[in-house]
Amino acid sequence: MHYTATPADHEAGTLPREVLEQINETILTEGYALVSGLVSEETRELLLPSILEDVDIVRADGELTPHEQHTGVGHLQLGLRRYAPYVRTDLAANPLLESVVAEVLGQHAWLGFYNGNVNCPGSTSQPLHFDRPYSWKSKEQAEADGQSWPPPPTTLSCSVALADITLATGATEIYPGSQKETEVATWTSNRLKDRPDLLEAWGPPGRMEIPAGAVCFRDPRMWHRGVPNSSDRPRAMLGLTYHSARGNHWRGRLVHEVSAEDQAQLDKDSTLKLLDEGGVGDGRLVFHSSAKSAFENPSTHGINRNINFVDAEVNHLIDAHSRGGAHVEEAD
Ligand SMILES: O=C(O)CCC(=O)C(=O)O
Repeated sequence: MHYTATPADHEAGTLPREVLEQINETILTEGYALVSGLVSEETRELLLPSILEDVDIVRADGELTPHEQHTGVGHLQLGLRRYAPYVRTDLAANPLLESVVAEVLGQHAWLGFYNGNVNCPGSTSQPLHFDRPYSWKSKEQAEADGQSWPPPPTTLSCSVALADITLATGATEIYPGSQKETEVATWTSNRLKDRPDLLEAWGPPGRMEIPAGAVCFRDPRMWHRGVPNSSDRPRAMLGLTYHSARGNHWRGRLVHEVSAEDQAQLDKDSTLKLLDEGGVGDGRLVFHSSAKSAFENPSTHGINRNINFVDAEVNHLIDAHSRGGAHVEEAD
């Protein structure tokens, strides 16, 4: 499905109801849906050169990044600048984008990841994988919790194209519909290796081509992989990931067994989330306070932007996978 947002949609601050329902249905069946006309040319022209500059910084030492070592040469998880003027409302607090998130994940869904997937020229193929686990591990568990089987996504990935993402620039390979393969629900690995039967069942694969300014809304359980970029320019695809209000772990996972003490804290304060090491802590993303004005418009779709603004320097290039999504440099 490919819908193009109209001036009337922008005026209304939402996609039309019937379009939202169609997007939700398409994500449930196909695993992804495309909406054009969401991110302005002005924003794209500001962000693209900043990302190319950051790619040069990351590339300067000639070492492979940890993500490349883990997944494939040339595929960067690149932190995005989290300070003015690089944080833009039509990217980070876009009402039309948020209308889709609310439709798919429900009220109080929260932003959990804000990053760039950059595919550099000369890149290799990644192993085929999925990004998120099933939130319910069996039909019985899902049904006891009032969910269908296969269960719906509890995380939505929004992939934003700053320039046209094409076959030549390394559009992601995808297996539409594969998010419905319940066999993986209990897997401890997210990689599809040595299972030609599953690839045969859900193939042949397609490619996630995205026009400039469009957003591909994707169930992150759909199987996919980065593939070679045969052009001479890095392909910048921004990734905003939202989690349903049920996601109680800071990485957006749904943890079913929570101690009474932890639950009492989570109920009292929506900035808190369960941590990897146990217990609860601040689960918000860190942005510099200069970026506040980009979030001035309250979400009319009940989306929690989940941001902790700080005055200290925010270094977006240091481990976007850490809690807070960046590194705060204190003056001392
Ligand atoms: O950038 C892409 O095309 C896909 C990247 C990806 O799936 C990953 O890095 O895990």
